Amino acid sequence: MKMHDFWRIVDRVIYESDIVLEVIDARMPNLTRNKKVENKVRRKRKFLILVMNKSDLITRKIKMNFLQKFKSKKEVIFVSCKQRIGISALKEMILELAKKIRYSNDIKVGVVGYPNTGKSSVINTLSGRSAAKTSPIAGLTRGVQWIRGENNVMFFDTPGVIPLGEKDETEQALMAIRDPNKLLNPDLAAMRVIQLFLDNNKKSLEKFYDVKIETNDTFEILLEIGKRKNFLWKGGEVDEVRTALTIVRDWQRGNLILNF
Ligand SMILES: Nc1nc2c(ncn2[C@@H]2O[C@H](COP(=O)(O)OP(=O)(O)OP(=O)(O)O)[C@@H](O)[C@H]2O)c(=O)[nH]1
Ligand SMILES: [Mg+2]
Repeated sequence: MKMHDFWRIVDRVIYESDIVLEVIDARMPNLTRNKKVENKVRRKRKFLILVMNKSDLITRKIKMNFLQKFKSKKEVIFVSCKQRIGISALKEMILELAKKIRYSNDIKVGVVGYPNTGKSSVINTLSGRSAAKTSPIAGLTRGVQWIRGENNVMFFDTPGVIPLGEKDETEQALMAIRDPNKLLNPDLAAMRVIQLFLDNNKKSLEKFYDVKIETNDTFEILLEIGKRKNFLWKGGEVDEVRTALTIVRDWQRGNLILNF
């Protein structure tokens, strides 16, 4: 599918909905939020809720830090579709907004977000069915499909997938939408993962790989992890690529979590 088609569906979801949920990966809000889409929603005078998904993978402190920076706490919520955390609170939020929408009995809720953030999971969890289609094209060709939830809330079954646009391979690796084996520079991706832990929760990285981190140099840390794992060449040098691939894979699979 072309970039243009992705945007068409995002626009369609915004156009059709009263309330738009932007699904964000709570581990990397900077990378998985799209301000352009948020502005679009506001311009169309639709309500916007930032759904910080996968919050089972982050600590309370990271949540608090994010909320502190955020002015209007009314439009952001941390959830976990996997552990069903924050789901009823999100439903309440939707119903609160629904009260402000007088012109219609059915409240229409659409979901947008970058690939792999959990859009389908959010639709399925909120609607209580496993009806959300995985392919965005299917929804388009069949026309608009709505899933009926509780309390006159309808969910648009086709999520608006925000095109990757400017995301480079390192960012795509973090977002788990690029196979680590296909990375030109897996070491850069691994260093970005390590940086995330330095910024947020160094301890959980130390614990996971059983290393002591005494530097801010992400490459040094990568080597330390390789040494600990015994990923060495014959001469005793660390196999950087193998180490990097392991780190990226652990991150993508959700083994390596910011929580502990
Ligand atoms: N740990 C954790 N994983 C989650 C959560 N929600 C979704 N996932 C996982 O994230 C991956 C993507 O979930 P989907 O719901 O398919 O995401 P999507 O945004 O619809 O993805 P695309 O359709 O590919 O754009 C899956 O492997 C899910 O199991 C969550 O709350 N916590
Ligand atoms: Mg999906």
